[in-house]
This record gives sequence, C-alpha cells and structure tokens, in this order.
Amino acid sequence: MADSTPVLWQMPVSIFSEKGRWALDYKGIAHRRRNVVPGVHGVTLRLRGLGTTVPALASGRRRIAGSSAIVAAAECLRPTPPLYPADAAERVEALRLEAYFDDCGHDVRRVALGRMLDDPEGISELLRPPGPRLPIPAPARPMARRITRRRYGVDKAQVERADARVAEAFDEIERRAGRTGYLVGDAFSVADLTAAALLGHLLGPPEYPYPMWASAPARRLREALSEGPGPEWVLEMYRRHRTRSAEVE
Ligand SMILES: N[C@@H](CCC(=O)N[C@@H](CS)C(=O)NCC(=O)O)C(=O)O
Repeated sequence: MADSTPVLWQMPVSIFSEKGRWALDYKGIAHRRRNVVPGVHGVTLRLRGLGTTVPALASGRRRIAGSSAIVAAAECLRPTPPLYPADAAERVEALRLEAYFDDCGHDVRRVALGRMLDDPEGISELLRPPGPRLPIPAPARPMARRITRRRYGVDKAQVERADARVAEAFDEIERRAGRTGYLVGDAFSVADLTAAALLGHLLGPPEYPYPMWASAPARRLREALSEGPGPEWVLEMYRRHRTRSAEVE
C-alpha cells in the first residue's frame, strides 16, 4: 500500500520552513522531512510540482506550497488545537497579522544576512549551513555571495530599512501582547506562531529544532537583540508552544 504520510520539503535553517514545521508539530501531524540543497532547491521542488521555495508539503496527491497554505491545510486536517481563532473578527485579525509578520520575515532574513555576508566567519557559515549542501569551492564564494545579496535584496540601504522594520515588529508585539500575553484574543494563534517562528531566527531559542547559526556575527546580533519585551515574548512563545517534533522516520 502507498505511504500516505505527508512529506515536508524544507531547509533546517529557513525561517518560513520553521513556520510550516511548527504548525505541523503543534497539530501533531505525523510527517516526513526532506531537506533540499540550497542552490538546486528550485529544480528539486519544481520537478515535484512544489513551486520554487521552501516550505512545501506533499500530501497524497495534494501539493501545498508556502507556509501560509501549509498552516491552512494543517488547520483543515486537524482542527484541534486550533490556530485560527473561532471568533470571526479575531480570525480576520490573526490572518492580517500573519500576513504582516510574513512580510517582516523578508526583513528578518535581510537583518541576519546583512551581518553575516559582511563577515568572513559569517560567510563561511552561510556557505556551510546545517543540513545537505553543495560544496562551494573558495574561488566561487564571491559569486555565491553576490547571488545571495541579489536574491534576497541585501544592500546597505535595504538592511537599514529592514533593521527599522524588525524593531517596529518587536514594538508591535509589545503593544499587542501586553494584555493577555497573545497577539489576538487570549490564546495562541497563527499570528503568534508566525511572529515567533520568523523573528525567532534572530534570537536562536533553545527549542529551535536544528542547530542555529553560531558564527560571531550571528552571536553578536542575537546578543544585541535579545533584551526587551518583544524578544522576550518570542522566547516565551517558544518555551510554551514549540511542541515536540511530529516528524517520523
Ligand atoms: N511566502 C513563502 C516564502 C518562502 C521563502 O522565501 N522561502 C525561502 C527560505 S526561508 C526560500 O525557499 N528561498 C530560496 C529561494 O528564494 O530561491 C512562504 O511563506 O513559504
């Protein structure tokens, strides 16, 4: 009989993969994980009808590309515990915040890449990420660096804008979570999961399921950002809600 276990295509250190993974883990949806190799990920995914970016989920005949679509599919497959609030107005607000933090995710990546691409130790770590990888010989590294900068829009002006947007995102969390500890209503929802999964990349929570960046620029960034109500809230969401992995071998 064909194996019906869903397969999550991902990269271990990828902010949007962490969002999709967290949703599956939170719902206790048993799944397998396949790591794509950065650089050839587009071909790997396209060949399987999974779009061009991670995360993507193959479940039976369904091909679900993108973290928001994975959260929606997980909610449909396993409604409990819910990630979408039952109250209609709260649900609209939670989905609006999901879109807002998704958008911030691109700035989160710029903030991290901006520091790492400017530092020799950071560059070597980026070219040797945890998980499978293409060996990039030293002479090809400047080119890999240029491609990464272009792909993710990492230049001085964009990194400065990204720093400001990430600071705003932490302020938004502080303003919203003050009352109940959650961004919408009084329970964990897709808004909290998205904000914590994406911003957590800058903070390296101990519950993150894979080894995180450990080079000096990544550590410095973490130290610079780890204090304040916004970052503390992100770490608290990981402590309270980053449930055990539902991955099966
Ligand atoms: N909106 C997409 C964004 C996905 C995304 O940007 N994924 C990155 C990794 S965090 C990726 O696959 N990058 C490779 C590429 O852009 O070619 C989602 O929510 O899944």
